[in-house]
Amino acid sequence: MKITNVNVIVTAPGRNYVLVKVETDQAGLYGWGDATLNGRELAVVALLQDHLAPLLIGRDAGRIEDIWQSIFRGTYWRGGPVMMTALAGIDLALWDIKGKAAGLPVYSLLGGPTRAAALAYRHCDGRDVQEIADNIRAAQAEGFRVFRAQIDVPGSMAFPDPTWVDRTTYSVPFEDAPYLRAIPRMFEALRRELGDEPEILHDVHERLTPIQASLLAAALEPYHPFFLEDPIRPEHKESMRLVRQNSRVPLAMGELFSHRWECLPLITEQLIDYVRVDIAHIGGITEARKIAAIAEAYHVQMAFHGAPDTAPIAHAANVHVDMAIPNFGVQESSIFPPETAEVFTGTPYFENGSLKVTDAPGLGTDVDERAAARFPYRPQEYLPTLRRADGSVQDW
Ligand code: CS2
Ligand code: MG
Repeated sequence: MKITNVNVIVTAPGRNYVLVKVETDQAGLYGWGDATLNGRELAVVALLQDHLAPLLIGRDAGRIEDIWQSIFRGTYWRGGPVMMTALAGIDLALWDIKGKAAGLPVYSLLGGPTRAAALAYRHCDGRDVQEIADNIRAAQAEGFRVFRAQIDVPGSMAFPDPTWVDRTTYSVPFEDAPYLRAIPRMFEALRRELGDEPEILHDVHERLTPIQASLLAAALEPYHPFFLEDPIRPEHKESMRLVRQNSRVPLAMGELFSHRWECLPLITEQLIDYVRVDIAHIGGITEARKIAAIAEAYHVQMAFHGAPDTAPIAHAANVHVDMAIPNFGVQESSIFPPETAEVFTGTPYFENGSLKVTDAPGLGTDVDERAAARFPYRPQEYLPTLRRADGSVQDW
């Protein structure tokens, strides 16, 4: 089963995606991977086309781990979001091929299902509590039980929708004090409006200092959040010790990480309860299942990142791993615009607030390349930058 071609496709059915198609010498046997890195797509495309694809031609597509090691360590420069996203694109495609060759869904190759479906959470953000509560009720009506609540803080957008961004500066305002006052009030109002049953999580999005995050986590205890995500910046992970010491709110972190070593102190010191790595940014399924295994030993559960800025292929890979691991917590889910379905088929589907994949061999997804060509790359779709009132940069 030799690799004969690695084709990189950029398409934008709603937003930019970088797709990797690995073709083999067996007629009709190919695999699709997702190598999307929001705002840095073309860097990944160049790395794949100019540096990694040539290494793969002639290799045995079935030797997934060996190919993973040869790219992660064999090319000397290792880690980082661009390299690990390119590697993920290749890895997902190879697992797709292996499943197709075996006639089995990937979760079967990973040991078979440990559950009937993957509990999902729905984004129920809003500009005020009423909008959030309405969104939660609507999602409850669809069977969802876990919800993300983000709120717009006057003069300090806590979670700006990219369409709100000033495209000339890409910046939106943020101040910590009004945010720190607004989130406990948001939870208090939501609990008053909706009661105790809804599982509500909040994403701090790396914006607070450790002591601020400690204060926020402690203030939220009466409202029992499902988890508090990314309370602090990811660079100095040991700072999470302060947050952990000052609250009993479940904590989650990981979407900015590039591999298992970045997760280690948070897992081995049990500083978090959920690992939020993104399967498309940590090198794919091969790495995801290793992180899950490390986490399992420390009672830490997986909550793979599943924002709309990775393609449905990565979302399918999420669910295959979710289905196979024992320490699954919750799966972030996204609603894609209708044009996405013109390009991707066989994507995960919702059933009673959970996500499922079919028993189709491989990842189960396919790409209509002619449809993909109808959605050209959209340049300058960058992530917003937050600015403080004094003009200084703030983590988005
Ligand atoms: C967010 C992401 O879903 C989340 O947890 O942190 O939407 C994040 O803002 C984007 O993935 C950044 O590209
Ligand atoms: Mg997040």
